[in-house]
Amino acid sequence: MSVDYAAADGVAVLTVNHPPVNALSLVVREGLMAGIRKALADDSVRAIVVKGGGATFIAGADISEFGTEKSRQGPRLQEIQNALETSPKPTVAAIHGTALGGGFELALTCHARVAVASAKVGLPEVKLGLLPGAGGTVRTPRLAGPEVALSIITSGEHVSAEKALGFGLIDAVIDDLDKDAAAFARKLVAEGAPPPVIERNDKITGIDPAVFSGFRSTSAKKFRGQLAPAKIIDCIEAACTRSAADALAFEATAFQELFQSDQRKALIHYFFAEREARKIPDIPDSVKPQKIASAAVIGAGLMGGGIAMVFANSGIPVSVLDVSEEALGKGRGVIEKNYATSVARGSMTQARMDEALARMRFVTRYDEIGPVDIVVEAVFEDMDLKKKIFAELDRATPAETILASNTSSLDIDQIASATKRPDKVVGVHFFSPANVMKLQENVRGKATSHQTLATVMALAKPIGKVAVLAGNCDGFIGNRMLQYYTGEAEFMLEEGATPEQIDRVAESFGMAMGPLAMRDLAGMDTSVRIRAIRRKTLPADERMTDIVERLVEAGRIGQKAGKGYYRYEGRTRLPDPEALAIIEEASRAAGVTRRTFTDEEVLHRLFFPMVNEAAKELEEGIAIRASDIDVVWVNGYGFPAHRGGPMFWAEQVGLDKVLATSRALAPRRGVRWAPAKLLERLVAEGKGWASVG
Ligand code: 3H9
Repeated sequence: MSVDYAAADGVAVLTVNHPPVNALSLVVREGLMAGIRKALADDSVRAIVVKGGGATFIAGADISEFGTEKSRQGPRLQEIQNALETSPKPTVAAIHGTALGGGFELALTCHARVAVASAKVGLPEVKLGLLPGAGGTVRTPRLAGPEVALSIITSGEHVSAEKALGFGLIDAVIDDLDKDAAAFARKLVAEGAPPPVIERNDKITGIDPAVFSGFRSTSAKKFRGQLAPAKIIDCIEAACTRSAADALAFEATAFQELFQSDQRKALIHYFFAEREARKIPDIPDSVKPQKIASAAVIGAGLMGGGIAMVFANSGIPVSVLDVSEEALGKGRGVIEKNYATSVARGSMTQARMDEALARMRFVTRYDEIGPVDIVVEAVFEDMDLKKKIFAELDRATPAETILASNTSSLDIDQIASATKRPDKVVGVHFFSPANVMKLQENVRGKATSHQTLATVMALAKPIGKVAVLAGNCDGFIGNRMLQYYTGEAEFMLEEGATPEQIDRVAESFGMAMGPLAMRDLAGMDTSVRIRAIRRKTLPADERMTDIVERLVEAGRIGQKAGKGYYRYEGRTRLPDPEALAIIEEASRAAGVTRRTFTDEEVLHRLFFPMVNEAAKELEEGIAIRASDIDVVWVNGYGFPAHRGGPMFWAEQVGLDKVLATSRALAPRRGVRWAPAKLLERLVAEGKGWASVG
């Protein structure tokens, strides 16, 4: 049974047992309705408790049932809510784990909510391109006020029991889920239950309308291009200005509109993509990950320091090694400054900062690392240096220690060859700044064992990262594609587009930052060195523009110099005719006649060549599935999740268009830009990525 029924001492307890997360699937809705009816019909029952079995309360509607026949069958969630809300016998939601989305909305229709201290509640529908469609936008402001409702529903954050109590979203924090919830229900029987939320507060009065206009303007940039947050604000405003019944009707219409949107489809694709990415088809379930309870990081630079913070923040003690006390001191200073900024911003407490720092040790000798479970090397990209380090690590750490490299492009097999344990060598590529960016691109060498892979894949969750497995090639999944994205941005500049147009198109599409503004931020002085090396190994049929070199020569190295592709006033970027003149000169020197671009062409040329390259990665098995590539780009490169990732988006736009662009560009760019065989096949057969593999 997906909902167990038990009655004792006048309290009926309905326990949802529907692993993994007790989602409100058809069987659960049927079970809940049957349980409520049974309890209402039983005269010996005086109160009803709803709880989750296993690890959690109810995680919301069953997303996998969306749009299916099952979602239309059986009692609707709203009917169950109505039964709970109008029950003459007090109803109590007893929460542990998480009460999310429709699960929390169900709890909001009980007469009271109690939760254990470790529980979390939330309305995360926004992350699926939706809004709470079962009264969440109507009942939350009635309990917690519009400010809290706006904040938690537009962010989808999981709110701790303590905070939820403070907001008035729950009524008590309890110790024992079963005993205390039943006792609470009996208390309601004895004292009389409060009326349901919407009855208590049919219409909210006295709210300053400026709350909504203010929130709209302060959050406009954050929610740029996203449909759901705007609709959520509208719903909460309606909830605060209309009767509950009207507000529920308003919410229902808005929910349906979002449900039909492409963004909802894209975000649900993305939700499952992130979970699918954890599954590695050839690793049997019998392979268990090694425990990671201690770590070391080699290199106290920006990357190494960030990775050390990731471990320390998640409670894993970490040794940081660098060659000199001076380098260590500098690294430590940067780490402390980063933490201090978080404390000043209020995103971290001083106590947590102190705890994290106390988990870090700074050492200069390999023998001081000790018997750690994993080492992540994060020094600069020099194969000889990395090999030396891995040989040292092989000598200085126990045989079972996993040796990982944070390299963003070098050959893992070559690195592994410096050790006697290539099965324990793996790429674990974090993105800068490592303590902020969520992607963890793990790279499989030819000798990497199943257990090593299972371990680094499992490591991601406790350290707050999203893992994807990539094969070993130059640039792995993400950076291999990036070359085409930034490369094409440059070619478009040379052919007549302006930096403003290219960045505007990328940003209005939803990229966190346009490719050229990103370069200005990173600083182009370092890229000139890397580009000089790349030029030497460039295939004979390819060329690179020299715009970056010309800008750097003119002192325009980026934001830190106040000028690059743009000129800067503080952090504000402004178009600069001087930069444009340099770009125009580069076009002339290359013999290219400048022309205008439509925004659509800019968009397609930015993303189609990299999608073509991604198709080659799929062909070669570098990426296991197209959706893994989406996860890489959303978490590592700021690709908008509400577009589903580059592969999902490209398929929506039409793979034939991707193919046409590759065909048109290849003769000018070189054979590496030629259409992927896989892309040609899919277009010829009228199929999508899902048919691959
Ligand atoms: C909603 O409620 C709409 C209403 O407002 C209106 C209705 C009228 N459905 O994440 P995990 C699967 S919208 C189906 O790895 P964790 C997931 O795919 C919903 N399946 O575990 C995975 O499957 P597999 C609002 C779901 O411990 C497995 O469960 N609710 C659902 O890291 C384990 O998931 C949400 O948006 C679902 N709702 O995290 C909550 N949820 O093993 C979405 C999970 O085959 N869920 N699965 O790969 C979550 O945020 C996390 O899953 C949760 C657990 C925090 C619950």
